Amino acid sequence: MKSNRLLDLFRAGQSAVAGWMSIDSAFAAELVGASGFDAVVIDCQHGMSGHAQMLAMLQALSHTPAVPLVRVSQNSLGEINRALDAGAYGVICPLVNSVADAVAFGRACRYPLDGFEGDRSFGPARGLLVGGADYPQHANTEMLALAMIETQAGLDAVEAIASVPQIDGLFIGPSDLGIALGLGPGAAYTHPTLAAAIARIQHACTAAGKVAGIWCGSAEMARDMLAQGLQLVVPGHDALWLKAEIARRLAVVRSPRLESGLATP
Ligand code: 3PY
Ligand code: MG
Repeated sequence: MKSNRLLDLFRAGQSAVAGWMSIDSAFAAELVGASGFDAVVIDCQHGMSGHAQMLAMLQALSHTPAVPLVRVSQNSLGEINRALDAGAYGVICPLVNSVADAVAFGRACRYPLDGFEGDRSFGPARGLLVGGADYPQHANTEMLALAMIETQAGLDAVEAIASVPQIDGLFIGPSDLGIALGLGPGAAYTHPTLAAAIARIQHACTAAGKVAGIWCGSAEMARDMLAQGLQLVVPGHDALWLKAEIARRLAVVRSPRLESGLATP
């Protein structure tokens, strides 16, 4: 089976940078996947994609070196299975608030094969195409399962959640977590309360031998989180990148050409 390059990186003690797709476009996914990211996440929670568009984006990502991941909209066996069957090499599950949530999520990613405790139903239609004929024998150890910690309940149980065997790691949602901690939306990651929560989640992962990832609102935050030792960072999403570049170009176009002396009021 084609191995999961993201897991290869983590197993080698290296970190990774992922792109994040909120726009439901196969072409955009192909472009982002070919732009140097280690992985690309198709966001089916807050992003625009439904199943058909997610499938088209996974197909487009197959032409790129980026590992295809999906953030599902909820902790649902059916939805998680459909993402994996469509060829995702990993799933990010939002709002994992308890050990029970984490077990249900992790089991949804694993077949009840070879001693694994899992609930994944068999039928990896596209998984076989992208992974290879021996996909069923290796899928349990090649699919990345990341549980999101982004609520007070999730934070309270984080050490126990990190220890659930079927999950590979935790993925921090700083926006929801900031709200849960009473800091409101858009809290700065440097705020001591949020920073302490992030450090606690990171420590829980280290203690359990699991991967720690985080969604970041900016490239600067992603850089700082990598420096802090998190293994998977996401420097914002496609809509933010597009908006920022449009603003930058419009500002340039509308600025006076001072250097040529042709400035106009
Ligand atoms: C959060 O920050 O809450 C997220 O879910 C990031 O997408
Ligand atoms: Mg969230």
